[in-house]
Amino acid sequence: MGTLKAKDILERLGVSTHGGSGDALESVNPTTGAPQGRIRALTRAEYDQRVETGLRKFDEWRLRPAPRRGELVRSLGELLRQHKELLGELVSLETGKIRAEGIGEVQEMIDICDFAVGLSRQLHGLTIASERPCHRLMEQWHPLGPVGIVTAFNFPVAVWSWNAALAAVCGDVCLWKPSPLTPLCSVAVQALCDRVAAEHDAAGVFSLVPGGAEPGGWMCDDARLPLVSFTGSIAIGRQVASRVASRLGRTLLELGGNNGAIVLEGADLELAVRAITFGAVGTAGQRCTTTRRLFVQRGIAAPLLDKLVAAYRTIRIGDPLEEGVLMGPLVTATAVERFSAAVAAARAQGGEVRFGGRVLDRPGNFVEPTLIVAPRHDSFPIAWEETFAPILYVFEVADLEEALRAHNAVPQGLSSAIFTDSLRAAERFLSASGSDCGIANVNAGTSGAEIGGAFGGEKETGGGRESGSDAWKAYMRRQTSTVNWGRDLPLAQGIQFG
Ligand code: UN1
Repeated sequence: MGTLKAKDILERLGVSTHGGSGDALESVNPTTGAPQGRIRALTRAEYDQRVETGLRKFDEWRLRPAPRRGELVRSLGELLRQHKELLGELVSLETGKIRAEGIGEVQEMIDICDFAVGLSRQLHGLTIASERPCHRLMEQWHPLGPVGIVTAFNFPVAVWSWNAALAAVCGDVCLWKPSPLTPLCSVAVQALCDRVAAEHDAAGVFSLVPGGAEPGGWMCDDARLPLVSFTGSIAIGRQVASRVASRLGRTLLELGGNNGAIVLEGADLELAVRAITFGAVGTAGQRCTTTRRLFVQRGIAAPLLDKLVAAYRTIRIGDPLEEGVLMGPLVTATAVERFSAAVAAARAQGGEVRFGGRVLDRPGNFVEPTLIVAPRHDSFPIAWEETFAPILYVFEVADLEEALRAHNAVPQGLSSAIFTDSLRAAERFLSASGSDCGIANVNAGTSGAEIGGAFGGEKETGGGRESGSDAWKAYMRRQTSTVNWGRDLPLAQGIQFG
């Protein structure tokens, strides 16, 4: 398949702009540094209009039976199947992720659509044994209202779909504020949404709110939005949390990770190296699930490092749409500066760069995948923060206890992994005294989760859960109901009144 330009892809997808009349949001190809299209942000008045349209649609949508709502999402999934390659390529053009990962991201959208369609027949409540005669006690789930969805550049389409596919079958309407770095991906998805909405009388269920930080702030303060789902940095997440909380709204936060992998003596090193390399280098280290810290048991530290260096040597860096390339550019020049600053800090703190560490001298935002052998974890503060770049810090540890202590010491708590053939060690890692993360894997890397499980993390990662399992409950309101079908009025707790 030849490479198309962003403009051609938008044309093929039938995109007309969904922007407003505010500031221009420029899409820049991180591989070349060339501008490749633009849309305009919404003004406040245009934002208010989209919220009002959503609210009006909500009145009808919340009463449409959930399996009928699922039909909209099924159509969206089918349309995504048809346009998987095109949309995947557009993701690569805007984010710099390689073709397989761009297409994989669209597959993740298709998967969540399938999941949500099934879910549309399973939004079940509970019937609870009542203590009173002739009474029924139950819980049911109702649609919540318009949901604000704020997404990041690194998964410019999938994270929207985790939220929107579920919210739509739950009976909510969605307002999407995408990253200003990926405006074209968002208008492309919105065009597909518009097409299926027209078939299902669902205009207003999915709408786009393009812009920078400003419309994100409007959403935080907007009492018409009972829920704001935010994916992004811990710093911005903190602001979102407090602004939404101050109006007693709800947030669903998916913030930074600082994910660790532990490799114990006796582990399958070939498998571990493959998983760690994908985890640390995939998406050029720009996943929230990227492997950033590696804890290796002393006896295997030298051979594991040698194997990692050998694997890193084989990684082709370049145009993410070129066959055989495994690592594309970082998203912006600022991201490159952060990479360099982290490498410099690591060196200053006693780290030894074992592989990479340099910015490539070519157009685009290219850096080398980087392995840094670090001194003790507690005297290496750069490893306590998330740098959104392909830097892996490697620590030697005496045993699982030391690894776990260091692993859990950081403020973030998204994803984690252990590589071991010891059942005892694996179970310890998954136990209440093991990994403190929302995701904990055995003999599988920290990134690349399937959509069937709940996705999210603890501590400063924000506590939200999206995607599979019972994450749908975040998009609904719970109602507890007592129905008295008798002729007496027994009171709970046996109270006699009068
Ligand atoms: C993110 O980086 O924000 O588990 C999401 C993964 C992907 C999603 C990452 N399924 O790596």
